[in-house]
This record gives sequence, C-alpha cells and structure tokens, in this order.
Amino acid sequence: MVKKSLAFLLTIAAAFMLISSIVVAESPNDGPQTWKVAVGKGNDAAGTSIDTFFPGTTYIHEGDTVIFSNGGNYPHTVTFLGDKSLGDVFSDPSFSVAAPSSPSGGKYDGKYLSSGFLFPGAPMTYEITFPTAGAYSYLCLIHSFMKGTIVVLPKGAKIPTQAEQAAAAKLEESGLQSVSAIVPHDALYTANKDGSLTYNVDLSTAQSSMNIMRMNPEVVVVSEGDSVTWTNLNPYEPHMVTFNAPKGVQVMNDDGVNPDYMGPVGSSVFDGKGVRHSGILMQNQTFTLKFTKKGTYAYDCFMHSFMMMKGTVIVVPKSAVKLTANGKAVADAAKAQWSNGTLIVAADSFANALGGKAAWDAKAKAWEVTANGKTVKTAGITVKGVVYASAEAIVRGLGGTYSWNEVTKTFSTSVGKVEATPAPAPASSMGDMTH
Ligand SMILES: [Cu+2]
Repeated sequence: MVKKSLAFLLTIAAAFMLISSIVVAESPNDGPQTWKVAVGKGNDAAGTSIDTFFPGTTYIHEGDTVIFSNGGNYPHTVTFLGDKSLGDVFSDPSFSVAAPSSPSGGKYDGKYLSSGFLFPGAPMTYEITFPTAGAYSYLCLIHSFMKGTIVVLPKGAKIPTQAEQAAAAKLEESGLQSVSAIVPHDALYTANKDGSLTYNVDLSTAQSSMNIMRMNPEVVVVSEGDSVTWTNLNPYEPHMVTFNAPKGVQVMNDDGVNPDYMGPVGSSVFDGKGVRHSGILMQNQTFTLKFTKKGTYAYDCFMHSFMMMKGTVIVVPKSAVKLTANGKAVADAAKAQWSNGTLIVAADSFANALGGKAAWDAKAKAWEVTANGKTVKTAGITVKGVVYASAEAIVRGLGGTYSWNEVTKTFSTSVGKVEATPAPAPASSMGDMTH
C-alpha cells in the first residue's frame, strides 16, 4: 500500500503549498458549516511524518460537514467503525482498505464508513455530513493507533469557533514537533574481541505518532577495521542501507522495491568498492558492515529518498583523532591532532562546526573565536607551518564542555546546546584527558 503512494509523494511539495494556503471560512452560526480535519502531517525536508488527525477532536453542529484532507506524506484512511470491530472489517473477504465504502459527500448514519486510501500529494479529500448528534470516533486502517473524534451537538449548542479549533490543531501539531525533534548523538559503540569497534547508527525513530526518517548520527567517523551496525528503530517504517547502488538500477521505484534488492546484496566487508545493501529492514532488524579502507562513503535509504534519508561513513586511519561538535561528527575533524598533550584544531573549521567563526589576530598572534554569543581569544599553536588552536581552550572560553574518549579516539565537544539525555553510555573512558 505504501508503494502505490509513491507517485503521489513526488508531488508532495505542491500539497504543502496548497495546505498552507487554506483559509478557514467563517460561516454564519445559523447555517450549516464546513470544518476541516488534516489527516496526518509531514515535512519531507525535515524528514518527519506525523500520523495524527488534526485536530484530534472536532466539535460541530448537526447538519455540518467535515472535509478530511491528507496533510501528510503517507496514505491514510478515515474510517468510522460504527457497528463493526477491526476484526470484522479485516476478516470480511470483500473488504478493501483502498476502496471507499461509499463515495465522498455522503451522510453519516452511525454505521461503518471508510474513505479508502487518502493519498498525499493532490491531496485527496473525503467529505462527510453529520445529520445526527453524537460522538463518533474514527481511525486510520493503516495506522490503527491514529484516532480522532467528531462530536456532533444539536443546533444552537455552544462549540469552539472555527478559529479556535484550527488553533487547537496547530497547538497539537507544534507540541508533537517540539518534543520529537531529533537530537544528534555521538555514535555509540561496542568493543569487539579483536580490538576493533562496532558503531551503532539508528535508522529513524518514532515517538508516539511522530516518525523521523533520519540516520542518527548522519555522519559517523570510524577507524579502518571498525564496523557499523544499523538498527531500524521505527515500528511503522521499513528502511534500507545502500552503498554504491549501480548506475541505472533503481533500488526502489513507483512499483516498489526492486526484487533484486529485497534482501542483502554484497558481503559484510566493504573497502569502498561494489554494492553493499541491507535489504528491507523491519523494526529492530540490523545490518552490519566492516570498513577496511579509509575514505568517505555516502549511503542512502532508497525507501525514503523523497525525505532525504541518507548518511555518510567516514573511515580514517587507525588512531587518527575524531572530533564531534554538539553531537555531530566534524567531517575533516578540523585537522584535530595531539601536540605536546594539547588537542589542537584548525580554528576556523572548528568554529564553523560549532556554529560560529574564527579570525586570526596577527598582532596578538591569537585566534579570536566567536560562537554561542561569546568570544574567546586563544594563542596560535604552530605545527609544521600551520597555525592551530587548542580545542580545549576554545570550548572552555565559549562556556562549553568536552571529553576525550581514548577507546574511540574521539574528542567530543558541546557548546551552547542543551543536549538531550544521551542513550545508555558505552563502555568507554569518557572524560579521561590523559594522552
Ligand atoms: Cu528509510
């Protein structure tokens, strides 16, 4: 059912423009009114999909009409079970999730009524008029945790206005968006018997009805000989990991997953050459690759290309210093290296990674780094003709924190960001500054 929706997903951008331009028209209180319910929300650029009806509860009068419109990036249904149970519905041999039980625009009689698939993109709508007072709950047959209620009151009863109910919907949405923003974290790892490490990357998360189609972390830096294990943490969405998809081959298209790519392709060791592919990963399923050669390797989840779900594995020589800033790997590690017990970095690229900038003060022979609303001056440290700065001095001066992990050779820094509680700590020597 998901695969059929892909053609529609391509036009999702158009759908967003449409939705954001909808203006709720106020009707006089004495005549029948038309109300709008958003069926799901989504933001391809942010990689998010929220499987919720907005607002969750809609208050209307007898004779009013509700227009359900897909506001997200996945197909959904609007289904009033009425006199049936989910079991009844799915055990009926003539039942189809995709097809409406009766055409849009009908009157609700308290019995079973389903919109069939409402696809995003156009977006598809379904209209129902409610002649009789009552509280009617409904759900999505694809995501049965996705529920809403239409409360129909007698004419003249006091109900929240269109504007108030639209505001409630907005509030519900912003509540979900804010609790669910993905927090990048340093890649967690486990140590293997041979001394190599296996880093863990999350394939998207789901928190209540919010799905975030992202790799976390998006960039992971490992040493030659280390492995990466991807785990699908999302209960609703399958994912894939693909390196070096062959030119001209579509791993996923409008017809679904290419049959050659349903399962894994290639060995579990990767030197940067040849296809490596996980196959379809359902919740808690994993895929592990061992990286043997230094380089920068981009990969994709082709099931969520339209949401820009992709990541990068950077493989560095053994014992090379890695650097993170606010939970994100600094791609070139800002040339981080140890010099006489001080971790030195290229001040400008480190400042960039912290969301700030650096300027060289030739007179004072010092770097001036500004980030997090603060400025710190720190002496230049010249090694082989290049002027570095002490990472520790910069982070301290900006009011941040740092730690050195001797096992992963990672210098983790955090400046001006409240980080969410990290996932369970790996066996490591965080905070050990000896070198
Ligand atoms: Cu995916």
